[in-house]
Amino acid sequence: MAERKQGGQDNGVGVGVVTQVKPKTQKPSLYRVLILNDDYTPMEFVVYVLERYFNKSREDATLIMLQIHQHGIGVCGVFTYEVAETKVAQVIDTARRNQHPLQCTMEKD
Ligand code: TYC
Repeated sequence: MAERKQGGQDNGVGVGVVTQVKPKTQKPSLYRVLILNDDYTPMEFVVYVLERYFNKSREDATLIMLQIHQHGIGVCGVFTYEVAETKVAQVIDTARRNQHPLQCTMEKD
């Protein structure tokens, strides 16, 4: 973190109070992308989505898919707002193009 000497002008003795300066950059808010269970989307399609859009290995994708299947909802990843929004749109678009009712949403982390 940056530092500055408080008090403006040198008083001639060379002593000043050093204070911390708060950085002006802010960390972006993060959003969880969630996939929901349904009775119709094939398990293999959900595994494919997790591999294709969330860079999961087949093993991790299968575990996440089963977590969703058993508990109703699961986290696919955490992203900045615009990336999360894009992922949600891509998942819903690919599901609809394949005529699956798969639901995907996002919430603040
Ligand atoms: N419940 C679905 C089935 O039995 C599989 C499934 C898993 C669907 C996860 C959606 O997000 C989902 N075919």
